Amino acid sequence: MRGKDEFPDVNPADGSVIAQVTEADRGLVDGAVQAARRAVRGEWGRLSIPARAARLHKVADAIEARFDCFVAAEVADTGKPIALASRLDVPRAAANFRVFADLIKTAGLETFQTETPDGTSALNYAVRKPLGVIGVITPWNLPLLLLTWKVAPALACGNTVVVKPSEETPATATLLAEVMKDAGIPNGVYNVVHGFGLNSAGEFLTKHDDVNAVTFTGESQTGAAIMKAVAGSVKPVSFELGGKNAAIVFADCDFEETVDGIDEAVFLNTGQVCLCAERVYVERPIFERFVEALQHKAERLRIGSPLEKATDLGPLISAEHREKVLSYYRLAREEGATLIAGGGIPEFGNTLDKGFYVEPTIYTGLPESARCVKEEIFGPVCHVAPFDSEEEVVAMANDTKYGLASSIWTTNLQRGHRVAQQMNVGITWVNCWFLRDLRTPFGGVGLSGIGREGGIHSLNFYSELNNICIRF
Ligand code: NAD
Ligand code: 6OH
Repeated sequence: MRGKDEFPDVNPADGSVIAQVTEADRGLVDGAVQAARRAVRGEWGRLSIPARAARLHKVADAIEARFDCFVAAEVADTGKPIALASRLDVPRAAANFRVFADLIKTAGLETFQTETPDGTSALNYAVRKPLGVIGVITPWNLPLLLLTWKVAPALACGNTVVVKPSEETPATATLLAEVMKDAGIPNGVYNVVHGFGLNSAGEFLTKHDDVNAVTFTGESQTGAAIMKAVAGSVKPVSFELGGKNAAIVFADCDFEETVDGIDEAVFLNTGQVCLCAERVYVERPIFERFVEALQHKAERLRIGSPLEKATDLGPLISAEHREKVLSYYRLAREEGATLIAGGGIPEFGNTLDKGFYVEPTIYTGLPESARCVKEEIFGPVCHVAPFDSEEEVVAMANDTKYGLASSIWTTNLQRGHRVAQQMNVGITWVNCWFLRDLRTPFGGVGLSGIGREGGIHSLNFYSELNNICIRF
């Protein structure tokens, strides 16, 4: 597959090939970067902020106008249930453009009046300028959502972009190019190159001398490779990476709501969300009842065709990723886990058997040092462990090299605040999960990332600030 000019785009629900995709070589990536460079110097770079914001609203309008197309493309590429793509991925893509279009119009910058010892003053104020050409590299789990999460603020700040979507999910980034045209975005502002990482479009883009910054979402070890690639030219990076997120369930939680919440936090998108909870800690008095309730939920999830409106769980993204997840299912057994639900591959008796499905899976009984408790699996699976005290569970939750998200479930609000503030992560939810306000800081600590995006944090990453000091 590698090294050729084309690679197949595979539907994970049945293994069928839905498209052949052109792999960009070094020359094609260079052409895209040069087009982006010309565009940043052209009409786009000269547009006023209100005019730019109006165009971004038009992009959102155009996504909404082709809503069904985007949903169909995302479902075919990822195998995610049509209900999920319709509720989450495509609406969020439009929302990303609207939020940053509005924000750039109102975002202020600091001003200081400086008193000097000789009795004169100086006024300091900063102006926002585009960084230039941004390289955007994104993963396959929420392809359009995560791509537009970066493209929208980058364009709002007046930059141009070259995006490299995951080789597993090329469709919606390509469709977005058509939408950009419909919305009147000038040529060269949004460029798409397809291909892989190492020795392919991803690496050519990150190493390109004329790319001013790289924004990346994906695995922590890919982030490390990209850091090395950009080091020579000292490009700024923004990294949203992996997680091994903890959910902490106190005995005083609202039991039914919490079971529903954890069910979603573990299994949404077949567990392929960086924010998913793979470690669930439950206070001992309710441990057994909670495990049983979660088991019932997992066993009732409807696994099946992504095209059925009632489907809760689609396949994993690829045969390779399924092999990785199954290797952890085997490892859990070797490490001595007790299997509570799932653990295998579902059988359908139809073409879905050629898809990359696994069963939603729950384990208990592993020590905290087990690899299945330490390493990101990125599948529909969690380990549930009991705890006895707040202090103990805070220590367990924080005992990880990752630090993306956590959730805390309790009806004691004081405890909610207290525990939340001790979490060594970028995002903590109390009595909810993946409830997003796009103005808030989003990112992780440790292996989970560098920097924050969201709201003003995105605008600050995607712009250069020039501080102007005027003596008077
Ligand atoms: P991945 O790191 O394998 O790939 C992500 C992108 O990077 C793809 O487009 C890929 O082609 C490209 N790439 C790979 N190697 C590269 C290289 N050397 N140079 C340049 N580009 C390269 O990640 P994935 O498997 O697509 O996604 C799953 C991972 O993403 C999980 O670890 C998950 O936790 C993480 N993720 C994190 C967030 C977040 O916001 N923190 C969000 C979604 C996914
Ligand atoms: C990771 O898989 C999910 C990331 C979500 C976001 O970046 C977001 O903005 O909601």
